[in-house]
Amino acid sequence: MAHDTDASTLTLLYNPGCGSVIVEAMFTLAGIPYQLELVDPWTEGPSKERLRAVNPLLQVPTLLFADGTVMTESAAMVLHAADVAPGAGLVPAAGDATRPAFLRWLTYLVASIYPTFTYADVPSRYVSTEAAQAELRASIFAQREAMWRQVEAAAVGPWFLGERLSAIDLYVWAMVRWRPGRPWFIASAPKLAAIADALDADPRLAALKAANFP
Ligand SMILES: N[C@@H](CCC(=O)N[C@@H](CS)C(=O)NCC(=O)O)C(=O)O
Repeated sequence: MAHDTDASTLTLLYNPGCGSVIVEAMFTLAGIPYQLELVDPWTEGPSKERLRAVNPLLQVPTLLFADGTVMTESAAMVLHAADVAPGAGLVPAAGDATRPAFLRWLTYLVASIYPTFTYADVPSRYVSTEAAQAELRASIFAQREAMWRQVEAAAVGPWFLGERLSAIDLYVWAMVRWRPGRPWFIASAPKLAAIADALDADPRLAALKAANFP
């Protein structure tokens, strides 16, 4: 990661192990400099208020541009990175045969799977009784596993889109660590588990891996 502070510097508000690592991996592989600012969405205090001021959803990743522009949503950051560094080849270009699948599954990951964490991680935000919270979690966990099975069925191999690494694989790399957890993926989604294994072995991501998945 870079720590320069020139006018073009991007500042990524992050928390280790969170979706911010997907954006960090994208920037790293694309050679885009950025600086990091640690925030904690779950603990009351100045860093939570700092995050709230720029992203009322209190979510990381949140990206700050030098001109004050705020970008939320990891998929927006991934697509922005591809605009800045198209040569990295992590987002299939318009006209590429894999572009429709890329767009579909990128959106599926952030619009269908990622929200299951929003709703199940802290169910007390949505329903008040312990019984309702347990039911909500169980139901979301089952739905999430069904969605991952659908992603697994769509994976071409060795990378999600086939022979070429894409940003989808960076999502898979991070998300196989989240519930239902890597042993579940190894047993039930082996193509996705293999993608995570392959990226774990990529030396370009070693520092990120150590910092986010100790
Ligand atoms: N749609 C967002 C989801 C981001 C998100 O949910 N991030 C989690 C961490 S991995 C978060 O900040 N959660 C805090 C909370 O829900 O309170 C994206 O793709 O960037």
